[in-house]
Amino acid sequence: MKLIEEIGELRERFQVESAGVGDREALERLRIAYLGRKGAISMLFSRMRDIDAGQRGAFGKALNELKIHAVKRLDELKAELGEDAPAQEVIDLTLPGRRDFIGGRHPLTTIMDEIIDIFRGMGFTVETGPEVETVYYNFDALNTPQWHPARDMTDTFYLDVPGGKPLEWLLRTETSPVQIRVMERQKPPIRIIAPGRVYRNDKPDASHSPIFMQVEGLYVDRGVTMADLKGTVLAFYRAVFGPDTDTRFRPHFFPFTEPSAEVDVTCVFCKGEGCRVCKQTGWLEMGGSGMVDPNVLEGVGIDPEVYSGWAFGLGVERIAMLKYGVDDIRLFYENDLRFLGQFG
Ligand code: 2U9
Repeated sequence: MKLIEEIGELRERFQVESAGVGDREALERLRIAYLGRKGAISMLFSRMRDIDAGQRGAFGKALNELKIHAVKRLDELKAELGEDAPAQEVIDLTLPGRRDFIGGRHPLTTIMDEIIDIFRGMGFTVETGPEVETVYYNFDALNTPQWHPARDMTDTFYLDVPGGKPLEWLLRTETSPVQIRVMERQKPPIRIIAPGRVYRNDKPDASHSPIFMQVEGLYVDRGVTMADLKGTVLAFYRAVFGPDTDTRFRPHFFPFTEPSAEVDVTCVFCKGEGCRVCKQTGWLEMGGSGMVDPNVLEGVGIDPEVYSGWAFGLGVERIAMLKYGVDDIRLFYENDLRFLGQFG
């Protein structure tokens, strides 16, 4: 084939290939293929010296025209594709694969499920209720006096609810309203637990969070005594912290129970010997309990002359902190994956 024909053919090939360029990488490949040091046009230039002197002028002219055409076309394509035209994705098959992050259970969920399982095993059923409550269900129905500090705005989050009266709606400060609602619609025997989030207007620190989890329990029937309460609570803490655990009930006051007691368990760190965590007492404070106040039963239409009941409350974070050795309650709510990842 004559060289002049080769130039014509090369021009046609360039024409076809340049029409198929869709991104900047293809454009660069085209430039190298034709105008690169070993590109098709450059290679034809290198053959100039083999051509008869008579034909060299015409050949050089045609080749120069092709080069100018190619440079112009490549410039046009560059402008069309733009500076930020996406570079074609380069897949490096030698890179190690990326592990999918599938998350894990939150430690409070794990502990909560464990607590619920233990009580289910003892015949309790699980009841839940709203976190936005009324003052009636959160305080009045629980025999909480008007003067009680828990009612203060400094302790409780009150809510502005459209159509609601001021200081009528709040974020529940305990899960007890759940038990009130159950007793309103169901007559004894009642044996339930109420797990869930509660809210208190506390300044966050290592042992306080404005949001935390509780489990409360309620047992109401004929002839229910404090002995049932002590036996149930002891069985529960033994299931959570191990069979060597003991409980201690210290007299206390709660508006909704009478008599009332705080519950301590054998220190999980020193097993009762006395250490820094339990301040050398051998005991850790866990929660509260008591016999349901007759006023509370009466308020929901259960005759306290016929029925009696007990109730208890515990903080889930407190158990999680002791079981997992976590020394700051805020960690459960900060969603730091370096913390949560440890519970897989
Ligand atoms: C009804 C009647 C009585 C629930 C109770 C406690 C004692 C208690 C605390 C534990 C740690 C709250 O999360 S905490 O700070 N709770 O000490 N709770 S008796 O008594 C009830 C509940 C419902 C109808």
